Amino acid sequence: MREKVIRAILDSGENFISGEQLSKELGISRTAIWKHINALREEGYNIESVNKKGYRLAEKPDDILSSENISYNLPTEFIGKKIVHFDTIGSTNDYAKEIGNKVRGGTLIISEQQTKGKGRLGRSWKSKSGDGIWMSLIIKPKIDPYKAPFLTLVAGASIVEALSNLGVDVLIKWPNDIILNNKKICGILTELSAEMERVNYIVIGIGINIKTLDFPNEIKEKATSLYKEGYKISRADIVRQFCIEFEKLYKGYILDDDKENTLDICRKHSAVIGKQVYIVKNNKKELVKCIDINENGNLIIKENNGDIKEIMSGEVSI
Ligand code: BT5
Repeated sequence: MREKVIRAILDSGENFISGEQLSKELGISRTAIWKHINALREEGYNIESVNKKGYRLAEKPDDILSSENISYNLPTEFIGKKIVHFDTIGSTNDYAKEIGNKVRGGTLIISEQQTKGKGRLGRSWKSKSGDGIWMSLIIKPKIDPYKAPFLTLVAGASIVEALSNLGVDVLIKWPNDIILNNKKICGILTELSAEMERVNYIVIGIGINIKTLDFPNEIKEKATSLYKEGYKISRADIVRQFCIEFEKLYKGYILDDDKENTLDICRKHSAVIGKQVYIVKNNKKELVKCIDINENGNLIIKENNGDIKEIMSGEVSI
């Protein structure tokens, strides 16, 4: 019912909708309508009420990451059409894995706060309340499991495109970091549930720092947020743009085996191609030159002795 009330108000746009009309359309009492309106106001919706006219949204509720705000008129086929929104949760990736087998592909889990946000290899991801976009996308492609890691690049390229549509130019530090002004603004954690030859589901976890101004000491030097870099952009707009861009690249990859569009974006916006970087693996650190990202999404590097190698996973530090 809460969803129906907010949809009716969104549908009436700049016009007022009276309590009487709402109560008739939705089949509930005017007191019940009034209770819903108050609850929505507490969630952050700025609903104006004028005597004899009724209710309308005083401003676009663009910073609430609820299903109504993001999925409403979202021009995608399935990505982001179902959203589960929490105030707080351990990790959206862990929750996505709990429900992965039961929900439709394209379902997005979003939380205002994570108490156990995760990075790769057991690292932690700082996810304070309201500071960022902490979300996990569940997808169910019919592909062999070995094709799954490329989806991290598809997600990275989609974030680059989404932010670029909103006026922010970012770079990708292969394979899973998004960089703004030389600092990490976003990390991606892809997890897979599969059998030998079949993917059950894939969870793509994305953390984007939006409003954080003070980072904890251990990441102060290397992390940043959109606000910190002077960009005030609505979180809901970013999520919507991400859904649109991801669906395009994802469909291309899954249905037409098109990797080029994703690779093009990853190469053009690479923070590492053409640079000297350290490759860190198994506690060893080696200075190499990054040459390219190949058609499989792997990094091509040149070692000091001139050998050319393909790197499939690992850490790159600039
Ligand atoms: C990542 O791992 O960058 C993947 C982060 C994925 C987070 C999302 S949030 C929604 C979903 N639910 C989850 O539980 N996770 C996903 P990695 O490359 O391993 O980087 C982790 C490292 O980044 C940490 O060890 C810190 O050094 C640093 N870090 C932690 N929190 C950060 C933050 N908020 N911003 C920038 N850097 C951070």
